[in-house]
Amino acid sequence: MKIVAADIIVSSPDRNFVTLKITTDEGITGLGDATLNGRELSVASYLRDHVAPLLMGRDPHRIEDTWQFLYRSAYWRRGPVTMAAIAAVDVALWDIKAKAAGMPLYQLLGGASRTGIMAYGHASGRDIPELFDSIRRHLDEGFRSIRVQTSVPGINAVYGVAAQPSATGQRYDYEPAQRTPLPAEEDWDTRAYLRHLPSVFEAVRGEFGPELPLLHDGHHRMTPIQAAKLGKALEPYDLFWLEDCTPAENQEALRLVRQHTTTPLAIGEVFNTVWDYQTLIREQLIDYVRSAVTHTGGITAMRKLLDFAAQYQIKSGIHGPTDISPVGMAAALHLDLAIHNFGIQEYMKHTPLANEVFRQSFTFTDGYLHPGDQPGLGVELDEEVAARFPYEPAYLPFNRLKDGTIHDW
Ligand code: CS2
Ligand code: MG
Repeated sequence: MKIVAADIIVSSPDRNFVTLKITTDEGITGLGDATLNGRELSVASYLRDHVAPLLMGRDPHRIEDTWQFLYRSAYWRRGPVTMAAIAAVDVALWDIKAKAAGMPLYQLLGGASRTGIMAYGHASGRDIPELFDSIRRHLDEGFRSIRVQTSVPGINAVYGVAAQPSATGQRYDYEPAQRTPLPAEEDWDTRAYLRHLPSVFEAVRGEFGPELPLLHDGHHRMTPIQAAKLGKALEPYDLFWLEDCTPAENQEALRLVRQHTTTPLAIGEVFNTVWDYQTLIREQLIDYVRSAVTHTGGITAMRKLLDFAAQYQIKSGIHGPTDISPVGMAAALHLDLAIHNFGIQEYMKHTPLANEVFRQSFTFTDGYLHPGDQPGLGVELDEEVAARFPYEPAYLPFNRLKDGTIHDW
């Protein structure tokens, strides 16, 4: 079998998605997600201008060799654009291999290690009553684990809280990328956030009881000692995890946090290779690996990363917001089903419009996801519908503190 075409499809039904479609001389095609929120065109160009020409004539079954070729022949290593491009090729080749074998992809990864994949949904609210409504709606939708994000008194726009109900009137999952020609400036005040958050979890535990798994995303904004303070303050509320409590390029920073709190820690959605985790995993400074298949070099690389983590009793918590396309989500689910050290899967539902572009066949039943048993990934892209939605510039916001200093968003 030989690769005869590699097409990059950029479509923006309600947010930008970048999809790689690889076609073989036997007519089997494979899809890979290459969406990098706010930098989509960089990955599209990397694929179109520097990767697609290299794939022509290659044997699609040689997945490991193709991965190593793309990683090492570029000379320049790592980074979100490179690893998203390699991920898209990798996942498309796994899709092709599984289709050729007539099996769902997870069967090629060792088969199912569980019957379903526990998902968590994104509850949010501008105040406690709205937050409770959002939690109830997610419970009604079947979620059995809930991420909790709220506004903070004194801060105008906080990550994770939809500013207003969507057109359908529903409290829509928070889509952070804004369709504006330039990134939007938001504000932040860590001390106000630290004063406020424990009372939110006290109220949620009071209303929903001790059992419901609750998660929270700190979104990279605290110093290590502030993260330690928050982790300690949240211990009475028994969180499933506190995510991105502090920027972790300096992996050693988590040593300080770990000394002060037993709140489980999840890190890594902005990472893109195993090297970003080496200290975090070896010193057991985290409990969950947060990377997405789409941003970390694909299934081939993500499997190796999670196997390394498994040696240290660290589990998966694969990133699954709406800026991971249904193709990237399906890749995550096949991996989630097969690995032993599965933790939890983030699940932010794509909109009906996105589901017109991507015909996905994974299921969500009573809080559990399943990739399905059709051959391959189980996702098809309707190129005719996709072509109706050309790229639109959209950027993630950025933060400034009250004195105007740029801060992590
Ligand atoms: C968030 C994401 O899902 C999460 O945990 O951190 O919503 C993140 O803000 C976006 O993926 C950025 O594009
Ligand atoms: Mg996050």
